[in-house]
Amino acid sequence: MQRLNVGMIGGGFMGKAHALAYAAMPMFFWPARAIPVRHTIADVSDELASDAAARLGFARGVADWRAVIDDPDIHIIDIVTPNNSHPEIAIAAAQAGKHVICEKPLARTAAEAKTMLDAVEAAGVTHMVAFNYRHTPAVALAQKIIAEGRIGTIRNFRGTYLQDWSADPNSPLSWRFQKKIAGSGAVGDIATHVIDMARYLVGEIAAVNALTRTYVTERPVQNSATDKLGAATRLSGVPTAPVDVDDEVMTLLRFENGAVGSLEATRNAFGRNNYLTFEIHGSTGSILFNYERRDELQVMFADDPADQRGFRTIYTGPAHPYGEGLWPIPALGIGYGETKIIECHLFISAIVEGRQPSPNFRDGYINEVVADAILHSAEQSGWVDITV
Ligand code: NAI
Ligand code: SOE
Repeated sequence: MQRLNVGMIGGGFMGKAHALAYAAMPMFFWPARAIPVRHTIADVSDELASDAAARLGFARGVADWRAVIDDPDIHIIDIVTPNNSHPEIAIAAAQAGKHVICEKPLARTAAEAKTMLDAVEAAGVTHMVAFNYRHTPAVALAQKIIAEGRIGTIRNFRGTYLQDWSADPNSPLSWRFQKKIAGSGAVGDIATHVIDMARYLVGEIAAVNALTRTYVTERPVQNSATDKLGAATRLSGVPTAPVDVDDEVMTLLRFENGAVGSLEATRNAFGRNNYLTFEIHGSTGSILFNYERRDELQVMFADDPADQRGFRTIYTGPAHPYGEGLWPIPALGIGYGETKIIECHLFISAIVEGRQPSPNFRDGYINEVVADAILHSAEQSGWVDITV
C-alpha cells in the first residue's frame, strides 16, 4: 500500500488533532487509499519540536519549517500554526510540489488567501482547508437531505457559534487577540466555520450586513506563544496590552439563491462551550443541528401526518455519511477526533485519486472574502456585496 510522508508545521492543539487523525484514519477507513506516515514535525525551537515529535508520534522534530519543505521524502505539508504564518508556508510547500492541508482560517485576509490559492493551482498539487465541522456525519446528512429536496426550497439559515473561553478578562492576550497574527477575532476564528456551513448547506452568500463588538479591550500579556484558550490559564498581576480584534459578530446574510439568514459568533457567551448550531427552514420542512449534541440531527417534514408533525431526532450511525468507516451502531458517539479522521480520509483519498477534496483552498478563499465583507460592513454600517 502507498505510504505518504507527512511534514507537520506546529505542535499545538491542532497538531494533536491532526496527528491523531493520521494515526487513526486507516483503522477507520480500511482499506485506506494510502497510509499517512508521521515523518517530521516542526515547531519554533528544538525543545518544542522534539517534545512534539515524542508526544505526537513523529519520527523527528526540527526547529525550522523550511527544512521540512526542503525534504524530498515528504509528500504532504500540514499547516497547524497560527494564521499569520499560513501563507508563507503554504506557498513554499506548493512551490516545492507538496500536497497541502492548512488549518482555518486559510489566512488573515482574502488577499492573502488568494495568493495561497494561486500558488496551489499553479503547482497542480492537492489542497484542503481544515473546516472539519462540515464532516460531522449529522451535518453531512443535513446536506444530503437538502440536496435531495426533502425540505424544499431553502428560505432561512440561522447559524451560531457561541463559546465562553474568552469571557473572563483575565484570560491572556494569546495570538487569537492580536490582529497582526490572527487577522480578526471571532470573525476569522469561529464565524468562518459558520460561513463554511452556510455555503455547504445553502449556497453562496451574496451580501452581508454586520456589526462587531469588542468587550474586553485589554488582556494580560502571556509568556508562551501557544494559546491555551482562556480561563484555564487566567493571569493576574501581570502587565496588560490592548486587544485589537472583535469579541463578537452578528450579521444578516443574503444568499445568491434568494434565501436569507443570520450568523452570530462570540467567544464571550458564558455557559456556551462549542455551541455551533444551525436551523434551516425550507418550503417543506426544517432541520436543526447543535454540535454539542453532534450525534443528533433534528428534522421536521411538512408532509408528515397532521397528528404526527414535529421535530424528530435522527441518531447518526452506519446508515449515514461516513458510516461505513465509523462505529457499528448509532449513538456510540461521534467526537471532535472523528471529524478530523474523516477530513484526513477525504484528503488522502483526493491525493491518491489526483483530484481536489472539499473544502479546498478555493473554499478557504471564498470564506475569507465573506469574512472580509463582514468586517467591512461592520466598519461602515450597511450591506456589503460579496465579490469573489
Ligand atoms: P496553538 O497555539 O495551540 O499551537 C500553535 C503551534 O504552532 C505552537 O506549538 C507554536 O509554537 C507553533 N508555531 C507557531 N509559529 C510557528 C512556526 N513559524 N513554525 C513552526 N511552528 C510554529 O494553536 P492551535 O489552536 O493549534 O491553532 C493553529 C491553527 O489551527 C490556527 O490557524 C487555528 O485557527 C486553527 N484551529 C482550527 C480548529 C478547528 O476546529 N479546525 C481548532 C483550533 C485551531
Ligand atoms: C477557539 O475559538 C477555537 O479553538 C477555534 O480556533 C476553532 O476553530 C474552533 O473549532 C474551536 O475553538
